[in-house]
Amino acid sequence: MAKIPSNVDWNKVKEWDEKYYVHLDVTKEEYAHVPVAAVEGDYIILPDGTRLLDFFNQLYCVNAGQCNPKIQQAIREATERYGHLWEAYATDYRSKAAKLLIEDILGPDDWAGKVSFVSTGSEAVEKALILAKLYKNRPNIITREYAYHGWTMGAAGCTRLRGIRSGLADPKDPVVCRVVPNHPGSGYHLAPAPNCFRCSLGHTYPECKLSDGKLPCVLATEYKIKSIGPDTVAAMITEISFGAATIHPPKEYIPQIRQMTKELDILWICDEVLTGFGRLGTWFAYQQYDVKPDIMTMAKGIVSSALPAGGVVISKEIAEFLDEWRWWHVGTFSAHPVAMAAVAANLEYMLEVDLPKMADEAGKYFGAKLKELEEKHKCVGLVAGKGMLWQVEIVKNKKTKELFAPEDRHTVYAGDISMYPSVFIRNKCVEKGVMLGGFTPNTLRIGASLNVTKESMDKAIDALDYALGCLDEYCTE
Ligand code: 6DF
Repeated sequence: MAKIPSNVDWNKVKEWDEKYYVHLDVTKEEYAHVPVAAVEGDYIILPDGTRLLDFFNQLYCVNAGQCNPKIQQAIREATERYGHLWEAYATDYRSKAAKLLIEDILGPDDWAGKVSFVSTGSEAVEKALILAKLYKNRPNIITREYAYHGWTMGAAGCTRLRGIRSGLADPKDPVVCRVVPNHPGSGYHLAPAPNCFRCSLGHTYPECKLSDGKLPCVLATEYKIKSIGPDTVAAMITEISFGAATIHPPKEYIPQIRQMTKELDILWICDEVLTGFGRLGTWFAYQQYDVKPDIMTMAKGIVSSALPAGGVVISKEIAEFLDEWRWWHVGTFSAHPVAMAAVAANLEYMLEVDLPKMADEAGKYFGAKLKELEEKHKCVGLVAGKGMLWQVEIVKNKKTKELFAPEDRHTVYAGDISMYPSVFIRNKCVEKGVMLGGFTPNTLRIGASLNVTKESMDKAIDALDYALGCLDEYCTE
């Protein structure tokens, strides 16, 4: 049972937080201080002992559950010996983490060559972009509308979810926002997202498929690359399921994109920062299809967020290429010994309990419950997902798919956003002790730890049922 320290002056915590820390997503006037005294499993615990059930799983990143005993013990032991070493030095923890990943977990798929560790997902994407451009010696990258790949300059070039690009939003004027000057940088090109519920090409799936079965969004991507010149394109980067933007693609999309990248001789960077390590019920989301990446990025679930860690896996071909060069790159904290101990323990735990299988089983239970809510509530237009990553599209009218917030995924989060359905649902669920919501106005992005209990899933479903019932009152149909 998590212990709440008795020697913390929570009034001081509030005073110093409000005076000295930079807060995100809100103005100073809008800021609401939320102190958390401890975490445990799927719960966060407030200083007064209130326990909130976290169906954001923080940012869909605590796969093994908060304070997983095996991971915590490994961290304690590692701090007896380490300190810090930068990645010029090998440690037993780093070697074990690399071996578990490349041999035990990815070995059967027979594509992975080597891994390079970093501290965050954005760094993993930066490193993947650098390696892709060096390997192909080409400047351009293909990304998609609504993608989220991180906030650092290169990753930000790939991030096209307009509202979460480190911009400044005016709380009073709904259209005023200040984008970071020269974000995104040059060399990034946009392809359509496979968002069948609200297709940006105006199609309806599956009738949209062309005579050869190709999806128009794939054809549009292919033509975009051919217009740029495939010989100038290093790679296309994808999230198999869009994490922040909350889109699960049709089953044909990823195989067709992979086929296209091979035909056009460009690399495929599969960004598994959010979908990796069991989130969708398989070790990695690409394994839901008969495809293999050239480069794969990781973070979040690689360590269940017990400490900062991420990484990039490169194919055998790229690893052999890199072996012939002196790659002059460095990251001070990359492969930090204690973080590597946490990664190795996390991977061992996941292997021992078959955590991806647990996520798959939990997803079957949770998905069925969500489908019941889709039938019951006027405001639910779509439920999609797998494992412990679910999408709920909220509509004002189920027949017309009318939106409560027309700006939808194009929002810059300026002006009054208090009545966004995702905000409304979040506020209603908290009344029932459950944290649940989304990162786009009309969509819920739901996920818990992959070892979540049925009791917790039932509690979350009950809270969501209550919140959706309150929102039904505002539907037009
Ligand atoms: N790639 C993907 N997701 C990601 C992220 C990164 C890279 C953010 C934090 C998110 C997810 C869901 C809702 C809202 O943050 P980071 O630098 O460790 O990783 C960047 C596919 O989803 C981060 C935000």
